[in-house]
Amino acid sequence: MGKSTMKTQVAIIGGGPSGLLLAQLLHTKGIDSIVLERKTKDYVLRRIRAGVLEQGLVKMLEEAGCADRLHAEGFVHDGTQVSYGDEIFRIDFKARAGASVVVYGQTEVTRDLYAAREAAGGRIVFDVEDVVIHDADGTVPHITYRKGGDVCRIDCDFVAGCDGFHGVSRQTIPLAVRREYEKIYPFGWLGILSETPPVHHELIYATSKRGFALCSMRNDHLSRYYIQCSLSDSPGDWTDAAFWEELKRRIPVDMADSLVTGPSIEKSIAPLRSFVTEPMRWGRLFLCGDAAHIVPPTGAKGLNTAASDVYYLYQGLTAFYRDNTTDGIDTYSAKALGRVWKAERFSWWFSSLLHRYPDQSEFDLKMQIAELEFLRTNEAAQVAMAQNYVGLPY
Ligand code: RFL
Ligand code: PHB
Repeated sequence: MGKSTMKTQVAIIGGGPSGLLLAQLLHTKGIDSIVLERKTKDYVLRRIRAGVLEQGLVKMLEEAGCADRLHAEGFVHDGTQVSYGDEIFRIDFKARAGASVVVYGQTEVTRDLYAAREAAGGRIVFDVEDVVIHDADGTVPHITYRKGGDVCRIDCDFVAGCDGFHGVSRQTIPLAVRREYEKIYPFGWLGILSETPPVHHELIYATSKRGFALCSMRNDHLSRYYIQCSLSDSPGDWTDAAFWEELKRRIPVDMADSLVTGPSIEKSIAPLRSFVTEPMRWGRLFLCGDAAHIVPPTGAKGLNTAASDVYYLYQGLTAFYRDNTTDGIDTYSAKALGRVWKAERFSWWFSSLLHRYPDQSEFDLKMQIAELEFLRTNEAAQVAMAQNYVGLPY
């Protein structure tokens, strides 16, 4: 069994989009980092997740030098469709909020970030086990982990906890300091990926008597569809035929008639959760992305909120190394949480509007319809929705 010690300025735990983006942005300012990832690169790149990028994230990917393929292959969406029963209307992001979003898969963002890290000679250690953060509340933190049979140590100035909801970083903050807020939704999303053309050139957020559905896409030949499902369902319970049948019953009839179906190439179920931990900083440890907060996917905010955390931390660390000021890192938690809670509110609101809840009364259903009618016909309501969907400023 060997032992090794490395040294860096910022130790980053987690090689998902938050950790990689932070590493690459810090590199542009000459700040050194090491990324520790529990899984293999192939495993990380097999996860199918987000599809909608706000302008803020696009700008950061540009700054990181990782936006060429996104600009070549991503699709700019100036609006989205919302349907209930056979009623369908459009929210025009350009007209209502003066901005657009880009449809480009998180898998591709992550692939581009790995390529950039590799080209820059960035250090990423895969397959790490038993990561422990030591002395985060002191002035000289260090990390230990195991890799194969070796015990390894990293000495660093700061630790970025980018290790997702199930990571170790958040758990390192003592319970006496940490406060957690959570809402579990009584349903999940069953998602499939299929090599078929999308049913519409824009996303359709659909609600119906049978529950929520979302028609999304990755490109002209690759579609991503979701339906609200029971938490007790497993993907194996759903044949492709049953999935398509159920999706068709939840979208307007003319969309259902033109839907092209085919075999699924991925099928998975995600539970829906709202979660925030406060504070997002403890001493020299900073939490970013899903390590600190989770949103239900309905508002497409998870990856985008991770990106705004990375932005605030990147600004703070850059100011620390360049100008020798701690102002940016001292205000990190408050700034990040300010934006996080607004994304939580939007995701919770949009989820509540579009899903069927097991204990919903007839009155509750009327409220949902009234709110959908208001959104369909009221410009101010559309402005609020569009501003949140394209992303609040940071
Ligand atoms: P990730 O992606 O979970 O990455 C964390 C990484 O840390 C590693 N890790 C560890 N590494 C070392 N040591 C440990 N002890 C470790 N523990 C964990 C993990 O292996 C992993 O590689 O978190 P990150 O980087 O903060 O990124 C967050 C996003 O992945 C997430 O918010 C989004 O995917 C959420 N999301 C969406 N976000 C959007 O902005 N727009 C969308 O359209 C959108 N759609 C979605 C989504 C999430 C979904 N699921 C599956 C929950 C759709 C779905 C279905
Ligand atoms: C996706 O394409 O995976 C996607 C798009 C929008 C959402 C959630 C997921 O709100």
